[in-house]
Amino acid sequence: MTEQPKKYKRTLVTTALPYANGPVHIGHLAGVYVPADIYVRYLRATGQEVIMIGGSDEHGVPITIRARKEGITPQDVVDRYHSIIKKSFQDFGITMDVYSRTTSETHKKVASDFFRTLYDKGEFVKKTSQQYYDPEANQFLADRYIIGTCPHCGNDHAYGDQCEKCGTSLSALELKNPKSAISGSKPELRETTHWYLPLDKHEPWLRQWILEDHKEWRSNVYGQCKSWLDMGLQPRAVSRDLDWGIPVPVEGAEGKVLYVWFDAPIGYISNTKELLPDSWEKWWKDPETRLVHFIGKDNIVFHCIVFPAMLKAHGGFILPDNVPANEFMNLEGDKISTSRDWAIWLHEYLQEFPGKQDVLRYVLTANAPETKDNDFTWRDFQARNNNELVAILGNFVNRVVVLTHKYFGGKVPAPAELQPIDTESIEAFKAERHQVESLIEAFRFRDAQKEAMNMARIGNKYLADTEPWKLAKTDMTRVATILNIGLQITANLATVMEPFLPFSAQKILDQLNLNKQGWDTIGSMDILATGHQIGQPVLLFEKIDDSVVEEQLARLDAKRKANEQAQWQPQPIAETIDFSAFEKLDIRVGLVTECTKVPKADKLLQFKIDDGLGGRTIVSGIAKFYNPEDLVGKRVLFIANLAPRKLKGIESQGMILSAEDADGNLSVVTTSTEVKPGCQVK
Ligand code: B3M
Ligand code: ZN
Repeated sequence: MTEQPKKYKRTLVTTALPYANGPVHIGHLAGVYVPADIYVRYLRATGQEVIMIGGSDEHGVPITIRARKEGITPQDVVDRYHSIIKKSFQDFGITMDVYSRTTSETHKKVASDFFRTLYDKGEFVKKTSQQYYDPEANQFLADRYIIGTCPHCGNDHAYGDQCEKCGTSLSALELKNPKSAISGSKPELRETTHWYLPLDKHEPWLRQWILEDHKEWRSNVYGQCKSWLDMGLQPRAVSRDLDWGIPVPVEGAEGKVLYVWFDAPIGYISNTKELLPDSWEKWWKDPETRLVHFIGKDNIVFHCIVFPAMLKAHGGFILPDNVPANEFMNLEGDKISTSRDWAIWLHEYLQEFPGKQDVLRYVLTANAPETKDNDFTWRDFQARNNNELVAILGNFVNRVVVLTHKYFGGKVPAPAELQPIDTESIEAFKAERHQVESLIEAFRFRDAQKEAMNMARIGNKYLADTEPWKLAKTDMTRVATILNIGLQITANLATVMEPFLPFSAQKILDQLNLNKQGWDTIGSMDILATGHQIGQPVLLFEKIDDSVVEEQLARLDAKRKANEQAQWQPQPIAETIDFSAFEKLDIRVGLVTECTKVPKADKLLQFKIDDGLGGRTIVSGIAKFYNPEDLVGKRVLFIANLAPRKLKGIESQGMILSAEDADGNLSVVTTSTEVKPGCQVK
């Protein structure tokens, strides 16, 4: 059995608490919950003491905004999403020992007491500052909810914390023409007092603890911490002016609640306490407990710097031993986004692919964003299902089970003397075990799964090399040996695959009529006794057709188009002009009498226009949008007094007016009745 480093007796795994203001999608699963589940299932299989803590993060401003938009209470919002999220995790086999919520009574008390302890120990500093207040919504505004003009690039849709156009981080006070994103009103500056955690004071020990004592952390995690530390830590407010959250348990703090990022990580502690009311302390206070936080990269600073500082300031708690944060999973080349509905929602996936949880788990792990952002594509999903799960693992298990029924009535046959091909295959198979273990222990789940899959490959190749179906005519003793080995390997695969593909592992066990085995049995070739009756064959995986993938892609395409349309905004109105400036423009109605493509210019059309004054030629860049003949007979508007200019050698005497839509398509402007060519437009 593999062992953890000696100093640890047990492992406490926490998984980031998702905000209960929307369902969860593949990005959540890939970034946090599948890797954590693989890790925990593995530790359990090796017989180690481990618990996995989860729950919903139910406070924070976004939840209040959602409630306001829908005309319901924040509690309604979190009630709805807490159950959807909880069910999604259960459905995907994420084996949390507890999935609670930060609105639970236990949590309110634990978080409130935690704050009070820090307060009483003098671990906070109190500061008064000016902050924006929305007089219509009657609330102070978080930076994110102030929109205005970026002082750097002039983008008039910059947020109070960042301009997404030029990427500069901002403070709300720097924005020009600030507006509340909640009510649209002009915010006022008001004084407010808050408690701050003086991270600057904690910086020296954090530097030592992270930069010196935890050089083994993933380079993305270590690097992010280093850059925060190198910039110099600042005090962080741990309270907010808001009516949704845990009240600040201090006299004179009416109307103030704990900042959501203060209470959320304490949720790990509260949820442990809810799970184990009598023994939770050993999980959080005994130095022989190893604490591991599974999170996404946007949460690194809170888990590596802020929460450890809180724990240290409180005293008595252990600190995380590792924080294997992942980068992001994109979808078909674009960042997953809830607001643009650019995601694969877990509950929707299950409606469309019932019973295929393991396929998604497999694909997400195969592309796990462990070291850099990665991409989920439906083509890759199909390819990995068809070429790996079906063709390798499914095929191997199915052949072994079917052949055992065919030749031995479903009873495990007795092996005879082994030949070199047998021993070589078994040795190769056994050698993989150590790879899988060390990779899982190093949080390299993508490679670990690859090695586990290699074990199925070895089995598959063994059958292809020995061809028992051919030997059946001549040498049943040999067939018995090969199938015995094939069955033992199948039993092994149920154990090796279980952390990654728990549903399929169970299906393998059912087919073998076998109970779940411990990790220790991997490599053993006598798991199944001779004569043991196995179960009926069941397909583990089925092929996914092109049409299924194409349907998903078409749907995403439609979404992409709809998003582009929705995001389109009219250009700001140009500078004001005098009426006399307008009068200078001579706009006329012209009848198109001829229209042809300009040779060697794919954008240009050449028009003959009846202008009531003998006609003229105009060249216009709208060839991409029209068949020339469709425009003949149309009454168009053109600027008649524009100085002529040459395009591809043709003199254009004026300009035809077109409207441009969100996609840059041009549409010629026509009249609603058949007015005479040459009429003026006023
Ligand atoms: N709810 C942010 C997130 O879902 C936050 C995590 C809390 S973990 C204590 O990304
Ligand atoms: Zn900007």
